[in-house]
Amino acid sequence: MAGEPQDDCLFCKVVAGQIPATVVRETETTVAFRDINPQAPTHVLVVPRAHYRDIATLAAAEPAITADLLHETGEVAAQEKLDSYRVVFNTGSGAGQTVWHAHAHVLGGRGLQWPPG
Ligand code: D5M
Repeated sequence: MAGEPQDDCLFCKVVAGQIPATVVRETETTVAFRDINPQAPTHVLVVPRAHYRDIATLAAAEPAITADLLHETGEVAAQEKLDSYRVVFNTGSGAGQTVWHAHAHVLGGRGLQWPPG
């Protein structure tokens, strides 16, 4: 069923506490934890508890949870005391998505170039 945890999903396992993660914030609908391979001094992932393969699928199915997720990116930035930061949703393998559970990257703590690679 849409949104149900998937046995083979890494981030479903993080959400369920089945694999360790450094969790920085939690809400009823989202979990935020530090990226295992940080690309900036602050690099936090915000994921919905519900399983959807990417942000577009989540947004189509669950607009309220999508709004929660976006709100949490700002809360993470405030908690991490980031003046400037970037929120990234890699969507599709050509854009670098490697984990097929929707997630926002919150990156900050250094200067960020534009356009991104
Ligand atoms: O981003 C997927 C991100 O997930 C990538 O930056 C590494 C990160 N990752 C992978 N496994 C873990 C665990 N176990 N904890 C924390 N972070 C993790 P994508 O946009 O799909 O390339």
